[in-house]
Amino acid sequence: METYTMSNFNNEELEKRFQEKIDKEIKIEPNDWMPDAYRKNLIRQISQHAHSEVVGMLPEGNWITRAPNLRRKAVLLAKVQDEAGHGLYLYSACETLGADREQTIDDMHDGKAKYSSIFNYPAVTWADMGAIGWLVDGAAIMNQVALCRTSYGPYARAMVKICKEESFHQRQGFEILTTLCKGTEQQKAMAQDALNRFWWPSLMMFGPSDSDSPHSAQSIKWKIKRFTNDELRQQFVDAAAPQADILGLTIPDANLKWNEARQHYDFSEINWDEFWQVLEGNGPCNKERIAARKAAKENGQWVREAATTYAEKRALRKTA
Ligand code: BYC
Repeated sequence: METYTMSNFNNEELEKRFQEKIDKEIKIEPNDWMPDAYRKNLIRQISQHAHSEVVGMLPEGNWITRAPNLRRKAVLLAKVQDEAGHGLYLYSACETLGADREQTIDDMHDGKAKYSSIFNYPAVTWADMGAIGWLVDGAAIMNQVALCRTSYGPYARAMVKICKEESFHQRQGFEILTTLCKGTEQQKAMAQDALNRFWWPSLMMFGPSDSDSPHSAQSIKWKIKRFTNDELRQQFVDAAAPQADILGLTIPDANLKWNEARQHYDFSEINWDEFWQVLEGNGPCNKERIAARKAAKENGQWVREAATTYAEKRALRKTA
């Protein structure tokens, strides 16, 4: 019987077999053969996803000391810690593809790698903690539930745990807003103001429209993405509109209307100029966010050095 090794096949044959596996819904695992472009695309998306989780800790972290009571503080602290955990699973998933974690982080610090546009907007009131949970985590879930079925095994498995936690995050945000909306007129106005500021940036989280999304077609073929940016954005609007009604808040879009024929909400065109400006580094908080992450890396250098030295000493003791 002839045994097959990778060297028996040329690249074309390997790619054909790879696509067949994807089409049969067989997960791709770290040691499996994969096209270089698949590996690169995954490292790009997963590392940017990891950066988003870590940068995403900043707007909420800023409110931990100002939470209105002990329960709110404990919940917010737990949520922000979850985001750190998500970043760690995702950096680990990236490493299974051969990426160097430090390099991916440096790429973000140098502006070569992106993180989600949403975190370049400031969180200026306590109601923003509600809006971030409800809308930002809500948008993240819409995108990440689909990623639980992504074709790369380690990414898909990381997403399962992340989605469970995001679901708690979304509910805590909605609960903050429910409380504010049932409170005084001033509290309700604060909730409305947070919705006004976070609505459009939340829709931008899903990425450019399909016609301007260079990665989508190939990512869908490789089943990295299961839905296009516009499909997920529509699903999000369809879910959020009735939730805004429950809160008694008004989504800041005069064209938002249920379309019986489409069985979806219609909504206005996004301000794409603003989206691309934020991606280019010109959002309200881009510079502040990168400066905070660079400072965190520098300030944590001694911890990493101490941990490495300790690990080396332990290894030496074992071999002695
Ligand atoms: N912001 O061809 P496209 C969270 C970039 S955090 C910035 O459509 P793709 C949370 C895109 O990267 C969860 N950049 O790309 C944490 C690409 O640039 P490059 C965040 C964006 O990858 C704390 C270019 O535009 N979730 O939950 O096929 C507190 C063209 O786009 C954005 C994820 O990261 C954007 N919004 O699709 C609370 C999900 N959109 O790389 C909550 C994982 C696009 O060519 N990522 N770009 O330089 C994805 O699902 C996909 O990467 C995207 C974009 C749907 C975002």
